Amino acid sequence: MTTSTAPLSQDELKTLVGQAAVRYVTPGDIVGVGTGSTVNKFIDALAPIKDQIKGAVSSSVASTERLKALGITVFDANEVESLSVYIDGADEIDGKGYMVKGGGAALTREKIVAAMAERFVCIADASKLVDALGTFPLPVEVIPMAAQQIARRFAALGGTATLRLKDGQPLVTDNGQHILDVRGLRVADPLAFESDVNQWPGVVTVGVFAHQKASICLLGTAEGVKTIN
Ligand code: ABF
Repeated sequence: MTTSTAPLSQDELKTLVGQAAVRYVTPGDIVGVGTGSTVNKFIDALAPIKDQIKGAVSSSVASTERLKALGITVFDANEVESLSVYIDGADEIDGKGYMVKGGGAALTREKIVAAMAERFVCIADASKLVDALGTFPLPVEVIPMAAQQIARRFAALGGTATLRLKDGQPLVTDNGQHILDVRGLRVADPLAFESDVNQWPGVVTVGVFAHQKASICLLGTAEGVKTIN
């Protein structure tokens, strides 16, 4: 008799990769920790080994609160020179490790902490793997007074930028800024696109992670965790 097992849910896939990421943590490490529901699975997986690590550098208030609630020390980024590993999710990732991030509105601090790490391990369920970036609305953190000017520049590229709202008001990030979500773009050259948009006055962070791409991606699939690097 064959027993067919139901396909794993997205949440179960996130748990798989969150747990798999623990193997990239070295005893004594200060771990770079991203933001989002997949990263939350990783944070929860750190709990049993929290006494084996020195602590974490966090990319958001939300991750900091979750880490502290588990008794994991959270260091200010300025207290740490470098990290061996940064673990974070993504909204999209392509075959080269280029990502779209920022669905969780934490892209600025994520990019800051990613830049401190020797290795960026992206953890994602299979739905995040794409051939080309741009289907997910591109998050861009902006200085509020520049939002419409930047929206016009995206319109000139064929994109439609909308201000991200929370409870009917502009969402305010951990850094006190606003987020534009840009639809209709196809990011053919992520490195050039990230460099170009970063130069626009008023842009704090563009949610293309090409200069800080993932070194390794742990992808949660129906067949288990696939490692892409
Ligand atoms: C975070 O991971 C964000 O950059 C990105 O939006 C998010 C993906 O969230 P989730 O893991 O909940 O799908 O780092």
